[in-house]
Amino acid sequence: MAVIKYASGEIICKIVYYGAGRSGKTTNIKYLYSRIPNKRKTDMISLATKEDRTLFFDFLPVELGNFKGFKARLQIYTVPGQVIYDSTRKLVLKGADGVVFVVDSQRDRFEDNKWSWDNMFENLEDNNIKIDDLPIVLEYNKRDLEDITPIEELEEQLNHGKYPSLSSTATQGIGVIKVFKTIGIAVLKKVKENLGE
Ligand SMILES: Nc1nc2c(ncn2[C@@H]2O[C@H](COP(=O)(O)OP(=O)(O)OP(=O)(O)O)[C@@H](O)[C@H]2O)c(=O)[nH]1
Ligand SMILES: [Mg+2]
Repeated sequence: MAVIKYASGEIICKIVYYGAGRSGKTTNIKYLYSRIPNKRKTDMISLATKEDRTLFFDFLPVELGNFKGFKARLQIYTVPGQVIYDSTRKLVLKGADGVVFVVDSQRDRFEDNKWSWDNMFENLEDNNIKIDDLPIVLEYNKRDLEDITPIEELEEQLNHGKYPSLSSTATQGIGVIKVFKTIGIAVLKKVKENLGE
């Protein structure tokens, strides 16, 4: 649930980019960082290995401006996708108001996506986050590559048509902003409901 600070007039929402190792989570938020105007962002923090794998998380704070008389702030995080970092993933997911699940569309990555998808629901449950109430958006990434699973198959085998889904090629910035807007709007809609409107 978003944090509402009445004293300082702020609403703080947390969006987490989740998904298998190398699916493209960090690439997404690096692209967002490059596109968001300076006055709306502070520095991005990345904790990564020298091979550029996320070690703990990436963090990007964004100011959305006025929302229902509050200053709306989004905190965007990515988790480390590598299987071994499960306790870190759980920690980063804590208090999430919305999740973008980044899928690596390459055929040979299907099982890793599936593992991460199931792992996300386990970690949401362990964090006592109400899944039925949580905005989730699927991002089918790496659509520029050759041997990829068709969208219909991913929809059927992963999403079961349940959550909004979009395609992307994060390295070229294609689809990244649209995904971010989709999750942002869904999260703010929930905040509005919680404010009693
Ligand atoms: N061809 C292609 N490569 C991509 C795309 N998105 C990301 N990549 C590449 O995939 C690799 C991994 O991307 P990252 O963004 O670091 O992946 P991650 O999900 O943050 O990985 P972890 O931090 O290990 O969980 C990098 O070499 C990216 O350049 C895409 O849309 N197309
Ligand atoms: Mg990363």
